[in-house]
Amino acid sequence: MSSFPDSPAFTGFNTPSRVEADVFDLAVEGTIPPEIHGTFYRVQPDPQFPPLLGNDIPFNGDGMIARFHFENGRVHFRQRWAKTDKWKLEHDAGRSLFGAYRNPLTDDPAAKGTIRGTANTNAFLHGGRLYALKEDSPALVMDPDTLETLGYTDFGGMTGETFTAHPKIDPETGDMIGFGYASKGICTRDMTYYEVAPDGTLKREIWFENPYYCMMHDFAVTRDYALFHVVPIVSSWERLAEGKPHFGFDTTLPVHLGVLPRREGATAADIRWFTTENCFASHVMNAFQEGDRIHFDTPVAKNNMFPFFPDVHGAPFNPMESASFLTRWTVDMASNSDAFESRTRLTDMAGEFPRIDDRYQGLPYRYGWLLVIDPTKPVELKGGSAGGAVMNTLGMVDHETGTEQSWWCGPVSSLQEPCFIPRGPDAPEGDGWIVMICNRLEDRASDLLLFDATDIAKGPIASARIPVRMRFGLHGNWLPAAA
Ligand code: V55
Ligand code: FE
Repeated sequence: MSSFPDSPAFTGFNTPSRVEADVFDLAVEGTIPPEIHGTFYRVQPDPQFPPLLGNDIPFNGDGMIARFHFENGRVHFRQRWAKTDKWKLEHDAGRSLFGAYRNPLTDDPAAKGTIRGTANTNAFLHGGRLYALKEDSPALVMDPDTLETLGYTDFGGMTGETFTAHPKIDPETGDMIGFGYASKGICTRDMTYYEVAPDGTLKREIWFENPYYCMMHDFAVTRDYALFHVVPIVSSWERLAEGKPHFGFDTTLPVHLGVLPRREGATAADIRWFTTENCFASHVMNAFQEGDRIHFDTPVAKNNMFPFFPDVHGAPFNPMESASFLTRWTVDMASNSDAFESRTRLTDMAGEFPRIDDRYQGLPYRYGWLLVIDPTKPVELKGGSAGGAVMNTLGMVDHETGTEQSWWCGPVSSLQEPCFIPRGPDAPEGDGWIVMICNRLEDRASDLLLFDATDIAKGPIASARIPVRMRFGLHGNWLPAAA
């Protein structure tokens, strides 16, 4: 019989769920606008079996995909495992065979030769396919209706080993733009840039090298450039041999922004590297061009945001310095300098999980949403916590007016990443709704909240009770029924 560790990552609200379910017509408070027709997909790490090594970090659980289908003012729920090669091998064995996060040296010998991916980071839609993504592996294809797993794809010719969990859709071509890192294996500096057509086939692949090996979790794409922020969340085979966590943060290394031209025939030789002082950044809200300038909007913290990937020089985790603030990095392609032109804080709300109206991907844009930690608000949890700082607020920034809005979810709840739903294909930017999961930490329950996207301060217009507890989740996306 399986028994999970008695540790914060596996108890309380974080108790593994492992529930595959179909629930027709969730109970709703408020009114779901009947025009909303489409499906919200999201993923949570959810370990199938107790960890091989006795404990584990939240990023190593198996991908569990949830699908919320909206139609005629109702919402229907379906949840299934992303049945990776790892999941199947372990399912047949009835136990864990893979060890620590991105450390194959800790695996059971029976795991050798099987792709280690957990498909636990993003549920992404392109060309009628649902991709369950993990940055250490190829993309896993699933059926967007049944959530049946169809298997890994190399897009008919990708030669790198990995595909990012954060691809973008080019609004002009409809192509999926992605990249891979550790493309020749763990700890290699090799990177690959990919363009995938809506039919799922690879149109383009460019190989290049990073200044140093690090977690390349997200990137940005504008009309003419792909932008890679190199932040020193580093690793090495020595670390893995010593049994340390795969990644650690190095406060002594600089940060780089690589600018790869997307024009026909561009190669590694065309990349331009800009450099700036050490800081921490992970997700990108958006990036866009303005003449020769490129603006890159990302939440930036002074120091490490991942307590489970500790400082490589032994410094203790610093919660104050882990607070991130949406910041605009600007580089000037007309300048001869490799320095950033500016680094400008855009809001004093501390937050992460930035999102936009995705139709404005890579373009000048007005609205952004993010999860905010409001430290002035009370957290009143009896019996256990969500662990770490609580994302207790939904924030919205309006770059045009310089104003912002927020909505606090109360002292016994926390929030998961927001996702924008456009009112229709031709609706103006920001005209639509925000959908997000709210963790009812004390009830160990989850609600699906719906907001008017540019009027979040008034609170949710509808709230659906999900009869299955959703664990700490990562990313999700909206698929309009018309697509
Ligand atoms: C993140 C999440 C991951 C991962 C690397 O920043 C980075 C989030 C859920 O897995 O493997
Ligand atoms: Fe992410």
